[in-house]
Amino acid sequence: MKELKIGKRIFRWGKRTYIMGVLNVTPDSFSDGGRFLNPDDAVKRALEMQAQGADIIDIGGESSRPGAEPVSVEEELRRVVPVLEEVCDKLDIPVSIDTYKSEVAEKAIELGADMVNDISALRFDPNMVKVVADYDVPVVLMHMKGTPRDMQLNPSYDDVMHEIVSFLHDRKQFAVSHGVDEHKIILDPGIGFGKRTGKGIEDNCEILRRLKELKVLGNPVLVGASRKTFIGNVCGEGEQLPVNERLEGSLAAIAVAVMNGVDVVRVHDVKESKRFLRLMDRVIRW
Ligand code: HH2
Repeated sequence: MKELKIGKRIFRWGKRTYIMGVLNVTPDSFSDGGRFLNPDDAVKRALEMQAQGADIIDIGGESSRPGAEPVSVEEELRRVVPVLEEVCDKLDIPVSIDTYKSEVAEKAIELGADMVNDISALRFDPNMVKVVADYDVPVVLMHMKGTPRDMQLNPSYDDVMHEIVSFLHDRKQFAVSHGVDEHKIILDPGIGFGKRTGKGIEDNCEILRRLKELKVLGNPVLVGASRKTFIGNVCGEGEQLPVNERLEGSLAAIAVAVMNGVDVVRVHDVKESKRFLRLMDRVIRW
């Protein structure tokens, strides 16, 4: 798969690393919760990330942090619709809707969203695959063990990367067999989603180290490591670094991911990641 049109933009896989900027319109996201609940603030932040070099803006209305409670369709729509109504017109870059609910995805697409980012890989809502297939939009399929509520309770793996590759292989087959264009599927190992961290075993580091194994499925790969707990654990060396102290670790995670073939990185710190990637890409992909 050489390229993919998302919205008006063409993404040429392998030419450079693309940036997906995170915009959470929630009161409780682990990093930016509460900051962009006001639609005007959210729109401003989307435009700022575009100016800083984001290639996609990913808008979410429900936190998926460990232990998060699900929100209703109505509440999620109440949060994201006013933002989508404005940003889809104002942005030149594509908009992604971060949801596992088909009603939210459909409404977002009708308002101009260009792709769907489903952390459940089309498992939590049986109608999601139909929405993605019918609207023929690109979709991110992500690996998660359990649900956001219980995923960190006691995850275990024999071989974490084998399990992720086999899971994403099956989810891709499922999507394709229900009419999703296989060229529009992006795969994501789900950093922090039911992965072990902090007790000697660092699944997230192993995933980054072995990311190339995911490339065998032939689809572009997205990684979202930005500011996550394992970065706080590893970089704090015994002490958990607070969320606003995780930039260096987030950039290190990007570096390893780029060395191992990542195509899109999902980040909160767009300006810093863009500068970092200019150099990474200049060295690696020149
Ligand atoms: N991580 C989060 C949310 N959505 N989507 C994909 N494809 N990959 C990820 O790694 C991923 C994701 C969690 O981060 P964030 O959105 O910042 O926090 P929260 O879930 O608390 O809103």
